[in-house]
Amino acid sequence: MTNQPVSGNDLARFAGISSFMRLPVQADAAGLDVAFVGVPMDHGASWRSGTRFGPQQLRAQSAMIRPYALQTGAAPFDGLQCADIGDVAINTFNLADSIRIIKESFDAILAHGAKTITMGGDHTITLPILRAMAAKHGPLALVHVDAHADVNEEMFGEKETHGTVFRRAFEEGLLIPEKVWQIGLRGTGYTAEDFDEARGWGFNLVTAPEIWHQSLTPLADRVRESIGGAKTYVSYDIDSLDPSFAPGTGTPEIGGLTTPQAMELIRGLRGLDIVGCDLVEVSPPYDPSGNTALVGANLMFELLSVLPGVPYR
Ligand SMILES: [Mn+2]
Repeated sequence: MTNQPVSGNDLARFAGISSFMRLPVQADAAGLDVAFVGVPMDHGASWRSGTRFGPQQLRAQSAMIRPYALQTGAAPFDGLQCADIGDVAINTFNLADSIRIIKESFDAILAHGAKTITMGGDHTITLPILRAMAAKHGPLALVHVDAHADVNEEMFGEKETHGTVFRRAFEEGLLIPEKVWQIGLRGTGYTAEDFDEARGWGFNLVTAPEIWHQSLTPLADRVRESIGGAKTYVSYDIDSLDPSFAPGTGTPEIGGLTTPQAMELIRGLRGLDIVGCDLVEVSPPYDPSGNTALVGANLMFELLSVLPGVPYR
């Protein structure tokens, strides 16, 4: 019998130890197919901070999610052994050291053979995670949903920040460039050519206006076809959504995705060989209603539901 979330009929949803979806908590990833793990940090962020509280709030807002997806039929906990393994012990006084700690922590998780669904934290965390993933699996396909491409050369001279992640990942050979999809890009830029360079590397860029007012199922079909059987990482920045759905984030941009579009996109990734996912940039201090974390927690469930090995009823 695999781990099951505690039912709301056995213990009130507002009671008990706060874990993702009220799953069992364990100290490491031993025996798991999927480890939910938090990386509570915000010192890689350039504008509003607060994502250090993201994992806590994502766990709190996940308490109402039930184990079966009635519309898609996904029954993730019937096929995958899942648990919450707590938070990475980052060094909140040192970004570079935190990046090192995250890489080593993920090396240890992956050594157990578990996949990870990570709760950020600012987007900087994805760089050390990709380093660990690529060390295990080789270069990866990437589905990166975000308002921003996060491909700056540097910020204040710093090479490793939440705005430079995917340039570093490209330079370090962690990605298969022609199997990288950046979806939801928008907003103002520093130059008129901000997106051109990454296209030159082979990245596939889909701006938000290109997909306004439409189903994202056809786009997901294109992404699946392009990636094929390659090992795939999914990095979901909550600021890909319109601020009307997800205001509690560090760098909001208007004109973003809707929650149904986000669900269509993630559901359409079913069939890819996904080895890990993250949900980053939820900033509870800017999320007084909890709605941003509620959206984020539900998108984590959608990500879990498209992992290989999930039975559909
Ligand atoms: Mn981002």
